[in-house]
Amino acid sequence: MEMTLRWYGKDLDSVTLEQIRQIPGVTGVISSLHKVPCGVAWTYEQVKELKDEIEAAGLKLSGIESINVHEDIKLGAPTRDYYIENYRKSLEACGQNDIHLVCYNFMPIFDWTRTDLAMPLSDGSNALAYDSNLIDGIDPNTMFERMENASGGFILPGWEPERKDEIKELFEKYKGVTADDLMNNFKYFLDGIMPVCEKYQIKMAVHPDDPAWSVFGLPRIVTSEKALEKIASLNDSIYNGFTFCTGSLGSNRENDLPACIRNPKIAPRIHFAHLRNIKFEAPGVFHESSHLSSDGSFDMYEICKALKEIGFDGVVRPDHGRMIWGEKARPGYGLYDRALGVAYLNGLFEAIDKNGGCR
Ligand code: CS2
Ligand code: MN
Repeated sequence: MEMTLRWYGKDLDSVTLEQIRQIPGVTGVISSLHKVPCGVAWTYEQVKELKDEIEAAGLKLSGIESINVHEDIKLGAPTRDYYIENYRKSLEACGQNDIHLVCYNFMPIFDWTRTDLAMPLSDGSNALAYDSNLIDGIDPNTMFERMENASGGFILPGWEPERKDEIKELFEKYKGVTADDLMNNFKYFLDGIMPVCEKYQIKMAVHPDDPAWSVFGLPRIVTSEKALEKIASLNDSIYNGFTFCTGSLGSNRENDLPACIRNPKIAPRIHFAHLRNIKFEAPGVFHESSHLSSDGSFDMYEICKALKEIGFDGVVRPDHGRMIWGEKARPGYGLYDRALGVAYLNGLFEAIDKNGGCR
């Protein structure tokens, strides 16, 4: 298992590689070319520059999160072949740099959605929160402004300011696009990129939708155990796989996370694990918590044990953390609480291993 931390790059992150290097057990980072617009092909040199910078700090570039999928691909627009070709080029640039893991998502228009980026918790920390009562019925433009105002100057993935103008137009384009259409377009995309993944042994790890249900009336398809089974069947290649993000998939309380990990149709395709905890107040109403089982609603021990049981040996990272100790950072991506998460998760994994490894 390779323990990593997400890093946005030196101009876009308050956390430094030097700090990450000092977290016990962290050997790599997950990063991306955040400045390259979605749909533009990455080059070998750009990836190499990122990789060199990370390696110079004594860490590995363990994977990419994300290479974003252009909306025309998700919409099945006539221009999709052009964007798929560019995606293949980006993958090639990764493969030629010896990078073998790419996390991405297939959510229409928006990446993860939250209604509060700094909800105060009783211990004086704050965390990201979601209240479906505030989303249901809200205009996405209002939501966009709310996210922008609350982001503390950091740009949130999927909510980039330049996207604001497209949003209205995109909503028009998605009118009439069903979940089945989206699934078909997903298959077309996978069929287009899998030959490159096979060639360079790049594990594609689709991230679950967050939250794991439809928002703003848009179709969403990476939401449940059944959905993951379906996606696995879209393309047989083992490189067609998943990011097992507990906080995202678990946002839908019907998803039994350890059972989902152990599902034989899913298990071999788990290429990347995002481990975090959330605390439910009611169905559809939750806030993110520390990683500790007793702080949230998930049994992190059972989740880690299930991963060990299926022989998961891939890349793992703590996901969002709370903002603690007065830190000012990108919402969800401060140093302190994620480092505490690493320490805790490493403790769980070590204890599981020493208790017989579960295999
Ligand atoms: C992230 C996602 O914050 C998160 O939960 O894991 O934003 C993730 O990076 C994307 O959905 C992957 O494309
Ligand atoms: Mn995640």
